[in-house]
Amino acid sequence: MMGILNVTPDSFWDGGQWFETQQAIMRGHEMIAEGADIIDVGGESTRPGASEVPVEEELARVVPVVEALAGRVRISIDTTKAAVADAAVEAGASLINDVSATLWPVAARHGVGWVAMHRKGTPASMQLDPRYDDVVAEVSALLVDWAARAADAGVDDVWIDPGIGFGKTVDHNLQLLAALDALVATGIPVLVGTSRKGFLGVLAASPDGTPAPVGERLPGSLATATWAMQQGAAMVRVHDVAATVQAAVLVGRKGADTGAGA
Ligand code: HH2
Repeated sequence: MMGILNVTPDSFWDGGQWFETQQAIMRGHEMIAEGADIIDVGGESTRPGASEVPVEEELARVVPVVEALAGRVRISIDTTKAAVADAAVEAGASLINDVSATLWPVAARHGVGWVAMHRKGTPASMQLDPRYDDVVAEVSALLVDWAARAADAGVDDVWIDPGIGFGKTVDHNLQLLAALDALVATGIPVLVGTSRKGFLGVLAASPDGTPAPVGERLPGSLATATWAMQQGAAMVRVHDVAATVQAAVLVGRKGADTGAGA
C-alpha cells in the first residue's frame, strides 16, 4: 500500500492539509502506523488545470519531509523534475514516482526504483478531449516500452501505472480498470491510483447528475482499490490508508494482525 502525502496547497483532496512541514511529517508517521508500505511524497499537484511549481519551491516542500520519514518506511518521490528527484533520493527516497514517464535515466543513475505512469497531455490540457482508438492497447504498449527502456538503462525496480484520470474519460478509466489483468500479465509490477478521483464522483452522481464531491468518494476508492488488488496489482496508491488496509485484509492482500495467530 502506498500512502499519498501531498505537501501542496492545491492538491485536489489533501491540498493544504499537510502543506506545513511538521504537519506533513506527522501525517507520514500516521500512515506508517496505519500500515502504509511506501509513502509517496509530492510537492506539485497534477490535478487537471494545476499550475507548475518552481523547482526551488518544490524542493523546499518535499526534501525536509523525505529526510524526516526515510529510514522509517520506503519513500517515493512524486515528481516530474529531475532536480527534485535527485534531491529527494539524496534525502533518502528510493523510488521515483514519475507521472511524466521521463525520469528513468535519473533512476538508473541513482540505482533506485522508477514508476512509469501513463498520461496523455499535461495537467493543463489532459482532460479537454482525450481520445484513443484502443485505450487499453495503447496504454499497455507504451508502458511496456518505457519499462523495457528503463530496464535496458539498468533500472532493476520498474513499476507501471495506467494513470487513471490522466488524459482519460470516465469510460477510458473503466476500460483500463477492467483490463488490469492484461497489464498484470506483462509480469511488471502494476501500481494503480484511483483514490478519490473525479471519475468516481461521476459514477456516484446524485439523481440530478451532480457528481459526488471528493469528500464522498471513499466507497468508490475502496471498491476500485479492492478490485485492483484482486486483479493482481502489486500496489495501490491511496489517501485513506487505514480504510484501504481493512479492505486489503478482507481480500487477503495484507496480513491481518489479529493477535490470535490467525
Ligand atoms: N495520481 C496522482 C498523482 N500521482 N502517481 C501515480 N503513479 N499514479 C497516480 O494515479 C497518481 C500519481 C493524482 O492524485 P493526488 O496526488 O492525490 O492529487 P494531486 O495531483 O492534485 O496532488
